[in-house]
Amino acid sequence: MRIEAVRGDITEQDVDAIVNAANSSLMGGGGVDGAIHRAAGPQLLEECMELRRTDLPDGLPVGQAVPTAGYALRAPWVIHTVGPNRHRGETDPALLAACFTSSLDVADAVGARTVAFPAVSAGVYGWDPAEVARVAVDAVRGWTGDVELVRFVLFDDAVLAAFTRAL
Ligand code: AR6
Repeated sequence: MRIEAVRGDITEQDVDAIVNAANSSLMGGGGVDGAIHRAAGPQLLEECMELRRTDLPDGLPVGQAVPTAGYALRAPWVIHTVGPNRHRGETDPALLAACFTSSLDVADAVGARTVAFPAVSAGVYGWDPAEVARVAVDAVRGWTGDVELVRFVLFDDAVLAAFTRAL
């Protein structure tokens, strides 16, 4: 598997699946979640609402992942995961690692071969980007399956530098 880190906007990535740093409600929010919902269009929220009505009445647990279509995005799939929130005392790196491995499991299950990740939990959820980078890189390197490319897409130079160091 090839693993790379680039600076950019994840909504513009030409990959099979982009991962969303969502919250348990799946009802959208700020940061990368808001950007993905804006770029995908209103059908994304409709599919998320349907997921809440059916499979996920209590929301998506931290560390798990679920797929939807990408609608107006170039990526045919969006994989929603929920990172641990440091402001709520969620400081276990294993929970953060699970976001990356469960997203790759979902990518594999839908047949996605190229996957873009943001720095899950490194924004509103308060994790140090350097720790996110170490946990993410270790988790992806330790995962086995048919995904061929993982691209970390980082919004600013400091977070890109953290991922470049971790790689
Ligand atoms: N492309 C790539 N990265 C981005 C983009 C983008 N378009 N926009 C922001 N980032 P955050 P979290 C970076 O806060 O910490 C939301 O409200 C950002 O600079 O988006 O997991 C959800 O609904 C940071 O480095 O996610 C949840 O409530 C990284 O993405 C909560 O925030 C993650 O920042 C989740 O918080």
